[in-house]
Amino acid sequence: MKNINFISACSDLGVHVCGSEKGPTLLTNNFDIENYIIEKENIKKSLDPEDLRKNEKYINNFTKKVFNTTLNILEDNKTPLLIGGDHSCVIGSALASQKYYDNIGIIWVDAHGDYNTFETTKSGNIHGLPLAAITGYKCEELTNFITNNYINPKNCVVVGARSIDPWEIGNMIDAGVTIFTTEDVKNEGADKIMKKAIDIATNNANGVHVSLDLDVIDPNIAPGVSIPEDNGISDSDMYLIVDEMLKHKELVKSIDLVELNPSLDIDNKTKDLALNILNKIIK
Ligand SMILES: [Mn+2]
Repeated sequence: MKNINFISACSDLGVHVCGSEKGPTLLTNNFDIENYIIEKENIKKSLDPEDLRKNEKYINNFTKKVFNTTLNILEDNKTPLLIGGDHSCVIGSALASQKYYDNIGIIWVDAHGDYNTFETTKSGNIHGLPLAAITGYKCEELTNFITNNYINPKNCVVVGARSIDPWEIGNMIDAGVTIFTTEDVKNEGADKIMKKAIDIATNNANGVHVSLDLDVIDPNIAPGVSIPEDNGISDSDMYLIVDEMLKHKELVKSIDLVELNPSLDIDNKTKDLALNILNKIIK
């Protein structure tokens, strides 16, 4: 894709595991591409298991910065590629793209649904809520700065899910989100599932935001993520998903690649995989 600008979203405030704030620059350092670095505030991160709104205020401050940076990139006729950081970092990038293009869909490639709300979350980790926030489902506290400009959940597709909480799945069904599981990807083929996802996400829409969470991949192949889930998709399936996305690049308006946690990586396996993905995208 031409005219990519990076956003290094250096925050791990959405998860009780530390380290993913170091992922972005580890990746972006390898490229000669315009890179906007956004750091989390220098605060003591809440790790309290009883705290069900962990770091909410600081995540909201971070989201606003990501939103403004992403919007500036779009207004400059460039394509934003946000590199996280935990998945809460992308609330601002997806909603900036929605604001700029008016009506886009979203494809969320992830082991998790990320569709909890403050009512249903058990961990209080806000990286389990961003997709609900982006699609305007009961997380207004996370999007107070941008009312009434959410992505339609009917144009929202999750690809590769295998760990969705019981209450969370109720939220997703209620909202009308489409879910393709890890089993669907393995049985039907990653390229075919991604093609279906693009059709649903762009139905009556002006394009799509694609959010890639590295934890969709099996942790034996990509161990460097904060919340690994066994029995994931293969690296070749992940590349098929990216290739299918790139076949429809005229529809792809903005991209995220998130959740690399260098402190948990083994032999740079996850980092190298992420670099392969980025090299495909920037070609
Ligand atoms: Mn995620």
